Amino acid sequence: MSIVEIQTKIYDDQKPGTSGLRKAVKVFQQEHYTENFIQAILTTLGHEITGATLVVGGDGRYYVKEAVEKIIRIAAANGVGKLIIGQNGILSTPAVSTIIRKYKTHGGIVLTASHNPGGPNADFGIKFNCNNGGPAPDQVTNQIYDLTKSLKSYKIVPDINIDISKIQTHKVLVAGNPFVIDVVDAVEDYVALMKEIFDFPSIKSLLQGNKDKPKFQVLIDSLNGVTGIYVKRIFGVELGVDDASMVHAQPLEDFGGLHPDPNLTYAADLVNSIRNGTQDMGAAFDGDGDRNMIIGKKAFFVTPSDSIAVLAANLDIIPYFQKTGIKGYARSMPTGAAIDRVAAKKGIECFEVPTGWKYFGNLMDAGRLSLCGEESFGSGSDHIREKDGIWAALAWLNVIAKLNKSIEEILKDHWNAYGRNFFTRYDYENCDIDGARKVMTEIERKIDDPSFKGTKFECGSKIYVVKEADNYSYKDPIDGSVATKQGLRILFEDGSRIIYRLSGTGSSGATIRFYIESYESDPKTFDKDTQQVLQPLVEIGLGLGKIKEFTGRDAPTVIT
Ligand code: VG1
Ligand code: CO
Repeated sequence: MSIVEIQTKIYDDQKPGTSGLRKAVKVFQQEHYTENFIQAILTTLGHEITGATLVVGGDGRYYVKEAVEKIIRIAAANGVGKLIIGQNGILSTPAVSTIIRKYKTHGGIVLTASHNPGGPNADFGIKFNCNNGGPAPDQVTNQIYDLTKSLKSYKIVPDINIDISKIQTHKVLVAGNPFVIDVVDAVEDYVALMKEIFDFPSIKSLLQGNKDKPKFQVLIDSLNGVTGIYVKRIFGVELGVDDASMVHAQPLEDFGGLHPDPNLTYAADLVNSIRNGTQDMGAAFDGDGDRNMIIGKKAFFVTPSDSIAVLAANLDIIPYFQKTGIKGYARSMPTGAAIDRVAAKKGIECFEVPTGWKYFGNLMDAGRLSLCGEESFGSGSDHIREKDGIWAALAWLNVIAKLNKSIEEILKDHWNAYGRNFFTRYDYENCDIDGARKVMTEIERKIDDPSFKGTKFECGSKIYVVKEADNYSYKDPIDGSVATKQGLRILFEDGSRIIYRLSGTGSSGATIRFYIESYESDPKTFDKDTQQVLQPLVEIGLGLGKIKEFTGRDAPTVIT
């Protein structure tokens, strides 16, 4: 088969955000748009591309199949030796990371817009992961972006046609060189890894119960995202969970109209079923399977920041960490600092990094990080280089099986041991871009004023004194690279924090994220409602950013 070079036109909007390039499907459908970005990714690999192996898969959303077809043809034309592709073009984000690492490939291309809705009128995305299995770091994504601005042409082998619905190995000769396409079972390697990490027999006996102990009942909602096929194999086949307990388990191109974001707003069905039901635990995952939400009986909500802290405190229960030891913990900057307290008590190193999983990768590769997470329903470990939704649910079940307690009891024990970090996040989704910029400029102007430090805010009976305020920047301790402007932070003397960021994953308008955290050590406060405890800080933060005034919004779209 022969290679054709196509003259292209430049699109200047292909700058990857927090996690790859995410836009409306219609944007990707423009002539040459997707091809340009794929070519730029491949060109970034330089000489290494010749004969290289890459993994390709996505969350099953609309346009994944078309994009896979384009990747096959462009990869072949650029000298790639082999593509490992999930059946039907489907692989969860954690599965891509697993396969890259297991087969030591040069990297992978993940086709997802994660938690954004799917379908012809919704979103699509493309992300490049490096040979460590993790999202490309800023240097690489900047290089990709630069290339998209100067690209003149891309190379393609237009005649390759392969049925990716069939598991098969297919070889073709491209300009005399072999090019192999391996269509693989999307679940196998991932399941094998999970079975190495966790104590499946004890999770199974927890879920099955016995004559002395009732079944621990779960309800798992895949929100019609990619995890359906993984959930059915792992929870259904391996752990014996019945079909009725695994809902929305069919990956659909438009997620059945659902918004596959596992939070209290978009996974409200699950929350209501658990609130009214008898289940002991509910879990939901996002479109590409890297996020998780965990709730206990009667919909007892576990904030993601607490979730990683509880796992950190109990990590030595999990067989994988018994083998590897606990090398360190980390969280993203806006994430509640509950895990820091666990680290301090156990004498384990703890890192704070900017938002986005790519910042954890270097620490893991250097052997300094075992467990980390983000407040945005992301948790994971150094078993791969992505956050991992199903891993998190299994980790919780492994801990529950060993502690023999309910989720609520485990959280309450945790607070009694470490105190409670109250945390909430307000999202103002899809705001007018100008309005959102005004909010950020307003806050930055105020915190830049040297007299801001020491400012006292009084709210009801509470007084908060500003200790420090800045635009967060981070220097990677491993390679020394610096990431600037990662969020506006106001840190108060009592340890409370207010943080503001603009989202880097949206596809239209601007999304303001407003994070509030406060620590309480008095057990009398532990049962209080988060919103009530944080109310004074919320008021202060809304006022400082004039959020209502500039966005015209009375209330956020989502409160976590
Ligand atoms: C959001 C989250 C961030 C997460 C990112 C990717 O980014 O806040 O914590 O890493 O999504 O998650 P932003 O820039 O919109 O705040 V996913 O599940 O899209 O890969
Ligand atoms: Co995701």
